[in-house]
Amino acid sequence: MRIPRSHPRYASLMQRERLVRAWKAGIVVPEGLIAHGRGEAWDYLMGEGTSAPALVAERAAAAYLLAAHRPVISVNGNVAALNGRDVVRLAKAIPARIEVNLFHRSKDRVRKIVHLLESAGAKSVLGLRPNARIPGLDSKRALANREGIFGADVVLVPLEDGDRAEALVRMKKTVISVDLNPLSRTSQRATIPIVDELTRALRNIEKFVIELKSDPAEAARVRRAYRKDGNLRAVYSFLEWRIDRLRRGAGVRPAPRRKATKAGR
Ligand code: PTJ
Repeated sequence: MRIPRSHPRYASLMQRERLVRAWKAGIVVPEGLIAHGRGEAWDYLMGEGTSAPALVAERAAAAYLLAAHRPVISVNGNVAALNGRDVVRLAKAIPARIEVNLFHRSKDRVRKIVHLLESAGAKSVLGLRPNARIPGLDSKRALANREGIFGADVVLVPLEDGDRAEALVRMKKTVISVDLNPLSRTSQRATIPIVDELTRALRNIEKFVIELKSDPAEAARVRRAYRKDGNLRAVYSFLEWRIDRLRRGAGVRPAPRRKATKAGR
């Protein structure tokens, strides 16, 4: 389907279209379309912009990724379809390895996603030949690679399921999640939950990685200052503020867009 550029919700419709095409191509599973709809509902509520607490978490995520000895980005069907290029750019900026890890795993899907990422410029993407299992997980998500997620100290897990986030935390890894639902088990279990839309989150983290790379003292300060519980409380306060605005008849206009700048500290 051709979406007219003049449509007021062009960007959102394009995202859906990209996911549907990726589903037809065997990259996204039907469950991924449901997951996207849930994310969209939360994004509406949040005003479709990055909140101040999300920016703080994104900056902390960048600081932790930079300090990691073995940082890894985990990619599933939705992430590959929506943000394959952004993942590759972020992995290069850190630098980090990329591993395809699927909940609804099939060899064919892994192969297609690896191919998509490599076409976007990624080198030696892991996932096709897992050689380890994440303890305490019965799903196919447990299949991992020693050079990737299994051996990582910091893992970025966008659009995750709570079980694996929990299992990775049990393995003493720093788990950075991206999930618009602040109540999901993933957001609750991750070490650094980022409550933001995937595209915005990946681009903000990349900007912060570039900024903090040249300022290791500031990166260390950001790591020391970050508090998960306080940050999640700030997300709930932000939601309260949004709902209060709606209650007072301020309309559904998006919250003002915030740039990924130092103001997000
Ligand atoms: O490709 P696979 O087989 O690994 O499967 C991927 C999905 C996404 C289907 C799988 O991981 C899954 O079932 O995830 P869940 O448990 O549905 O959780 C997805 C979470 O991501 C939900 O809490 C959504 O609100 C959230 N979400 C969806 N789209 C976005 C999002 N968060 C941020 N940005 C989005 N674009």
